[in-house]
Amino acid sequence: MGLRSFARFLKSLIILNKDVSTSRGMLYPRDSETREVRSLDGMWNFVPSDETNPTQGIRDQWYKDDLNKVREVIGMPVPASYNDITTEQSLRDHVGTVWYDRKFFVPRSWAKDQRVWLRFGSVHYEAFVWVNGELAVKHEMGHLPFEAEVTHLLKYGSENRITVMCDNALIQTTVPQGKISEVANDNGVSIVQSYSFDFFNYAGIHRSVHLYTTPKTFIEEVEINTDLANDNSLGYVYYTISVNGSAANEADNALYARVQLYNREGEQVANATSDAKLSGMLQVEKVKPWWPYLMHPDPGYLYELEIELHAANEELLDVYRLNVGIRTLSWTNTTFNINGKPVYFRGFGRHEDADVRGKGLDYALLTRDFNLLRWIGANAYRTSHYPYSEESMQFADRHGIMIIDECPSVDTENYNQALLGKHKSSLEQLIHRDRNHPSVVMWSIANEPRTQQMNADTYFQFVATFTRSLDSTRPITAAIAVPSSEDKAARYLDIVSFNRYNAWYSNPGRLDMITKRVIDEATAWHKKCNKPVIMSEYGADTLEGLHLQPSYVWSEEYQTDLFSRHFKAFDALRRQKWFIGEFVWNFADFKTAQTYTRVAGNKKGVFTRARQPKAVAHLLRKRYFALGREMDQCSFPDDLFTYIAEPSESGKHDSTDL
Ligand code: GCB
Repeated sequence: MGLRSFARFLKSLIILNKDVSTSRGMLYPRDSETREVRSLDGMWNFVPSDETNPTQGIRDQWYKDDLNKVREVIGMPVPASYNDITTEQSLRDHVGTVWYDRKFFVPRSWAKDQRVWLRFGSVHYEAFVWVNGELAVKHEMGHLPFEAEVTHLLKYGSENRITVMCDNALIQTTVPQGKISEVANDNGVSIVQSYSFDFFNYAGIHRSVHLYTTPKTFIEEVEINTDLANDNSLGYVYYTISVNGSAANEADNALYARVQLYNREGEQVANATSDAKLSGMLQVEKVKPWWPYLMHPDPGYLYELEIELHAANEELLDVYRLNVGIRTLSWTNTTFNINGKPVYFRGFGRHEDADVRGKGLDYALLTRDFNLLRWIGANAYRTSHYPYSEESMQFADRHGIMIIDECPSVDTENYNQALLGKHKSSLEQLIHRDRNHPSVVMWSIANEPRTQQMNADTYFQFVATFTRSLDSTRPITAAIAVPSSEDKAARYLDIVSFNRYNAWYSNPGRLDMITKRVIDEATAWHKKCNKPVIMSEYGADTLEGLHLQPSYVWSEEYQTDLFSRHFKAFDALRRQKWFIGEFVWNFADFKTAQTYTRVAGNKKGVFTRARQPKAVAHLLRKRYFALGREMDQCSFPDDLFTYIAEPSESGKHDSTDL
């Protein structure tokens, strides 16, 4: 790129920096005295488009009538990815648009004095939604919610139809990026989706669909910030409320909010009346701060904030409740602190992934996963490589699991203006959705971006500045795999995370080439950036049940030995103080695109895809609890150590040796 075109590139980035549309509303749907919520989850009708004619349904207006009148439909569960529900390869690998529809009733009572909203937890990747044949909303970006008011589109006291068109195509200006090509096959040509990221491009209506009502004038946004004082015995909850509705616009009708905070026992611990701008502060005596799991005997403490919106004449307009955790975050060039106490992350990279349902929300799986996280003594995970469900964020709040919240930018390359706009939009939507969760302690602005490339410097400067402008209370990171000597982006981060597969992708089988390399690479990052450093990925593919002694790649023994060599490096690094966390890749085995390097998917899980432990899980559990005890004096679970033999006086060997 010449100097002039570089200047042009820079100018266009500056212009685009102002160009990101801002999310509105989308509070998690909860019922209350003034709101009703109805789920549209269940069985929907489904039909894929022809891959060679993805826009036919739009041209032929399939949304104007029941889908079963235009094509033969099949049943499709919502929420779920559609890919693995049938036995057809053509649907598993389908590229382009698919259609869903279903009918539902809206009660007559909903016609009176209120508004009705239609909300999707996520549709991957792009969605068009019609209600009774009229376009209700369009949205681009997987893994993030969107909604629209549908009051005017509904038939009250009668049957309605909702139609969704979902497009899974990823190109160079989507987040994440992909490529679509036509390739010759035995019968002609086929459309092929390719992508460099290492997880299956599951698609469909991945999370719940809700209809909910609000009053005409209602609480549209709530923003919470918290603080602690006096040795953490006094808590502050700062709130800002935004209202949508005509009453808010009448000059003589100054609205106000009455705000009350309840503890876990349901006792009121603070209350306040807002100022005219609908903001204010609650002061909590003898506060119970939000602490991560194992950092305190009572982790994940949540209060309930009740917000009542009133008109000037005292009339109660709307009520909304949400959970609040009171905690502070701070960071330096060597530490990351929660409530003033340094944190060491013991975590995982994960995926939303399971047999049959793909990336579809599943409460049973979510509950099992959090039980496993607690069992193994982890205190954190990164939402690699996209935002996880809102329900999972609520679980993390309640269990005290710290979240590094990642936007859907993976393997970012070929930097261009359109991509930058969407990348920033993904962060805007993510931060808008997750800013009130105490569990969210860091934003990850990308995974393995190609930060050695031309323009990576300017691009990531813009992304980081934009992210900070939306939330300055949390640090920014990115998981980088480029060597520190070639990277151009880490200087814009607050915390440097790096991914590296020693003795796997580099020097496979060489367990003796791990410890020093990890120490050297982490040290190089700290020297270069003078920031805290995390190892955000390390691991080895491991086939459950494969045992080979001496350890050999793909065996359970190899995964165990490889982890142990990393632990040694981490302990040496911890002594240096600026090394603040270790994240295994991956929590569980997961599905990927088909390649000869993957056996039915990526097998780097500590747990199998069915969420059962591999041998290494027992080792990792002992380490994570040992770290918890060393740093935060947590107690050990009764079954952490298996009885082997009476310790002899000379060679005493018990849990205290860890
Ligand atoms: C990585 C990626 C992750 C892959 C992993 C692997 O560096 O961040 O998405 O799954 O390596 O196992 O290759």
